[in-house]
Amino acid sequence: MGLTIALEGNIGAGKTTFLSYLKKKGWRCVDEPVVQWQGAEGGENLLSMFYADPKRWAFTFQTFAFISRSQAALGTLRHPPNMAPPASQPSASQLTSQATVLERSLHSDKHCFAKNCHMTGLMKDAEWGVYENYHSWIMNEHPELRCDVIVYLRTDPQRCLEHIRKRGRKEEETITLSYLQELHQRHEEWLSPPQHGPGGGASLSTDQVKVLTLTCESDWENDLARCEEMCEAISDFIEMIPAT
Ligand code: TTP
Ligand code: MG
Repeated sequence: MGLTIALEGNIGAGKTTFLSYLKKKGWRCVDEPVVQWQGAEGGENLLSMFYADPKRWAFTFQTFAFISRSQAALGTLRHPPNMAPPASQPSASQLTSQATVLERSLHSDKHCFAKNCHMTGLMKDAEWGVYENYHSWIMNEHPELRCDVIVYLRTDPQRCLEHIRKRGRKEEETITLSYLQELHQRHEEWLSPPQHGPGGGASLSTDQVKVLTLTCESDWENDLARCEEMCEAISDFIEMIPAT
């Protein structure tokens, strides 16, 4: 099986936009099931309920988010398209064609969002305990959901807020800069621990996943050359990972 790569970054960092670019380049990608959270496939709009009354719905939403993500990721990881037989020294292009890129992962569901809900009192200790129990059970039952690599789109929270306002997802109208700063902080603590220093380069997350940080400044979404550069940085990074 190929490498599993999680594309991480704050709300509005541009993960979906970059994923669309990777798809066009032929990478196998798994979308985040956000439409399911919005009730598009039947059921309630839990995303909207969460933002309208976070204290009431944080636990329910966070639980649904990681379960629906697990279902979406397992669907693709279990049915990979036909691949060429591996050579003894796979080339970079083979590595990328065998890789699966996920928009976010079970890792960030917990380390960023659920943890932030617990830290800010939106999830009580008892709810956090139940959440952690379900989460580690799913991770242990499905080790294929653990990622090999995290690509962290490190983006200034103010820029994220501008993206969120521009795309205008109705549910997200109440998102504030301070909420994005909190989430930025959770991503930083998890993916840029002080011993590695902030900014670019490679590090290890608390789950011992290899992390490539891509600092996103300027209007990179409309800059094809920058997208290509980011894509090449990922290919180069995974080429350096020893085969297991
Ligand atoms: P993101 O997963 O950050 O996706 P995005 O589409 O907003 O980011 P990008 O622009 O980079 O593609 O969040 C989707 C929405 O779901 C957002 O409103 C935050 C919310 N959310 C939670 O509240 N808790 C969670 O655990 C997750 C994963 C998302
Ligand atoms: Mg997205």
